[in-house]
Amino acid sequence: MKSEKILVTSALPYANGPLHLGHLAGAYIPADVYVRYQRLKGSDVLFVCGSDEHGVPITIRADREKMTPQAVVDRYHAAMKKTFERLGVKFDNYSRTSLPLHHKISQDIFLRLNEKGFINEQTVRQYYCAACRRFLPDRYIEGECPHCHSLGARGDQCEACGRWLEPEQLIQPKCKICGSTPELRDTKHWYFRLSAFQEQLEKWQASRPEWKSNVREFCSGWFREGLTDRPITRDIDWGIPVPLPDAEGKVLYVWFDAPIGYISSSVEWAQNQGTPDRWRDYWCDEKTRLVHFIGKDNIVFHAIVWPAVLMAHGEFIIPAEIPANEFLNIEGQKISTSRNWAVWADDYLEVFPPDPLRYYLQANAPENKDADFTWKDFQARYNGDLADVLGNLINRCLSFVEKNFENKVPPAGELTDADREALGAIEKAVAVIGGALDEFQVRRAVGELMDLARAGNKYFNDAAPWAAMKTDRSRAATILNTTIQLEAALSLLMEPFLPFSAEKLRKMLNIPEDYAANGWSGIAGFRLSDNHPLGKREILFSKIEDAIIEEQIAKLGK
Ligand code: B3M
Ligand code: ZN
Repeated sequence: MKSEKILVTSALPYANGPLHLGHLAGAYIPADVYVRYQRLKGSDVLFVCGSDEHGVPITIRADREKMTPQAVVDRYHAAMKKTFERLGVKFDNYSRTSLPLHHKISQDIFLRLNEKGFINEQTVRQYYCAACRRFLPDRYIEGECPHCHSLGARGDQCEACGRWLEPEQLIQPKCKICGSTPELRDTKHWYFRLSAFQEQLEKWQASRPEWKSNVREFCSGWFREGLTDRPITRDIDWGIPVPLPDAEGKVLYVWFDAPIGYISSSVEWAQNQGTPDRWRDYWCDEKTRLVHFIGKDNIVFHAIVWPAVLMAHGEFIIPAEIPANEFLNIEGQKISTSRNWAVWADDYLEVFPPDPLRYYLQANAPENKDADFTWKDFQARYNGDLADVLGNLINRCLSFVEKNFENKVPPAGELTDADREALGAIEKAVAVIGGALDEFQVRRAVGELMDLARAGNKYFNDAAPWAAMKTDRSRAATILNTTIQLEAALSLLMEPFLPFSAEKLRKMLNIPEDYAANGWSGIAGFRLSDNHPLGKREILFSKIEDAIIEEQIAKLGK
């Protein structure tokens, strides 16, 4: 089998605050599962991400905390990188967009588009605060919403009614920094000629009928309205300078440079490997499949604007798949960081290991509609699935073997139909889980994994090796052998979903390091030989008590 080349990206999180569960559920955990699976399969994968360090969200945070934007991004970049590592989200490279390397690449791409005639200059009228002596980005203007008339609507959106706004629509606009009334003034900006790409984009999307309906529907809405040229520069002092002589004080719009971060992260990866050109093997090879994992709020940028930029540029591949996830709510309400209605990843990790959260966000992934995280449900799923089913199966079988068979794999005698059926379930699980993951259906895949564990439990109960032990030791040995083969398969199939527990289980079963030598499909035939010595038994998942859950619930909204 020739291995497939896949370039996987997760949306670059803004370095303006720590990571919460909403981030993880959308663009990071599903991507990590997918990548780990592809690696087991033997695909040639490059998985990149990095911090998005420009844009107004950063400067607002800096103003509020009386820090420089650089200090803000330094802090959160380091924090997020660490959080991803602790969660087992294993990027090949986690970069950041304030790097000179990224500035240079972004400016080069801007210049190339400009030379090719895909960038226009336009003069527009924009709010200017005379007191602050600056043009105000949309989010720096507040006023009354023209639709629902609530106060404090932002120049880009009213949080109360959810509608998107233009700053000129606000009633009684005010500068968010100093409170004075801004005035409209002329300013020059550079526009990307998105309108020139409508036909090409529509053709391209028509050729991808397998895309998720959220992405397809979103795009057809945009196509129906007709694509218009988009400003790609801003009047702020934090960002990448526009590389033209008459562009003083102008920077590239954050959504222009952020996706370029996927390229610069790949370049940085190649440099760190000592093979500075290797990024081209991915970005400049038609055979590479480019896969962008994102949340639904980023669809327009990844499915329309960014592909058009890539088409305009002409040297790089365009996305093949854009698995966009819906949102995660917390206890029935939308996540709001300002109200602290969020579960912060680092807070979670203070109390629990990473795998239970990974599991919950997979089993309850917001794939086709918004999902809800509740602490009680988290506890119930963990205790019911991981502790009672998976953990229990492993513990019962291995403690029995430890006691009665010197902690070695008992030799298998002749197989009964039930034994064969149990082993057959492995083969089926390998195929079905793989198929689901190939289609980005993490939720279904992890469900199948648990079903295999359930089948194992049922087999073990029905076969009752403890009873066989009293009359027919070799029959008991066969049952235990079969169960251990199932557990070995589970330890390999778990790797994309629950990497920490999978590793622990592989150690308990003393599975050699080259376990993936035969690829994902090879797992179906993976067997531990008779008398294979097992490792030290440990508890894989211990139950979560009510009191701990109550403590977590109490933190919400505080
Ligand atoms: N930072 C927006 C977000 O975090 C943005 C994604 C960039 S991906 C190129 O939702
Ligand atoms: Zn002002």
